[in-house]
Amino acid sequence: MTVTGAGGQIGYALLFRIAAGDMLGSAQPVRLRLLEIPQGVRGAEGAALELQDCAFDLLHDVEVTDDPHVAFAGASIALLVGARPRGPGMERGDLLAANAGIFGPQGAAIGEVAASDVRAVVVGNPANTNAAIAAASAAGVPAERFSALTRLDHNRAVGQLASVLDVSPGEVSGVTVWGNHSATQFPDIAHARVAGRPALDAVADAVGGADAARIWLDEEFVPRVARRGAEIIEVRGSSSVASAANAVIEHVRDERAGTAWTSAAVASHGEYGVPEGLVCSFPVRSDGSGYRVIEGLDLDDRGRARFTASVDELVAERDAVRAIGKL
Ligand code: NAX
Repeated sequence: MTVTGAGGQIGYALLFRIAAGDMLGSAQPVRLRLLEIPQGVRGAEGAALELQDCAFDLLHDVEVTDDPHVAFAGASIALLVGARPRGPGMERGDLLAANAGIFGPQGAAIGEVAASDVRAVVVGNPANTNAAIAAASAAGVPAERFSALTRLDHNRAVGQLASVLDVSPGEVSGVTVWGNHSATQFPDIAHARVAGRPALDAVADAVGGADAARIWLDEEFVPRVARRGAEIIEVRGSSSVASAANAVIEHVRDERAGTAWTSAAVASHGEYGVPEGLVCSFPVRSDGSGYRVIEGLDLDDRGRARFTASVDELVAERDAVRAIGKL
């Protein structure tokens, strides 16, 4: 398994849980290859020393490198966490271009040297478009093998719903995050169920009727989930780390072990009218062979408008990257 950005914050939270068996189970030994840029190598080496000090039974080997061809050689799982953050004065186009310069070559290296069954999940932002670039650059690897992380957004939505209803998150099912991993995302509970009943009915009971439920959804739930990353930064003084790492663990675990319903950003084949090739968050299921979009759900007019706005943003990102010849 390869982890990029392994010297960063999410990398640090992720590596120990992988090595402890939380992602692949307690019967699956792991070999870790940690990819960093030269300035991040020492941080990754430090994490590797600590991994050794944990003496995890499952961890057979750790190698740190700044060469993508070494890092991805033979990898079956690639966690693409490292990315270029937005610097001072950087426009959105600059950010997209800088990350295209990372995810293009990494995708190409995956195509050249990774295992034939490789699956990659992109965490580094802008995650959806980075995943589309990596997939397009990975010769010989089907686009379905690349996904982008919206499981953190999904889990945030489940957490908010469970909280207002005062139930355990395990009683909530059928939540969907649609669109881009950005503030335009649409967290949707129209098809969710809570302890066997429609979530919308349960919310109406909890907040004082159907009208109050609509207001809660529009004015509290959707904006709070979509802006939760900013809220964490404001309260914690630093971006989401442990919850992001947890979401990566669950994304890969559920894709491999199977799940009836979660959210992930996957390459569109035109589902729900999303242009083909965009890496868009949908409701997905997996039988263990990869995430597939759950089709046939109704979106009401308000939901459709929110989803369309987020897809439009993905189209604009794709067009900006195309304009510089990177997609
Ligand atoms: P950090 O800045 O702590 O770590 C990023 C690491 O990536 C650094 O060590 C850096 O040296 C390394 N890196 C940069 N370019 C690289 C390259 N070309 N190859 C290998 N490594 C490289 O950020 P952290 O908090 O760990 O966040 C990592 C990424 O996750 C960011 O892009 C962040 O925006 C994104 N997030 C995505 C989330 C999602 O749900 N999709 C949620 C959490 C997070 O915000």
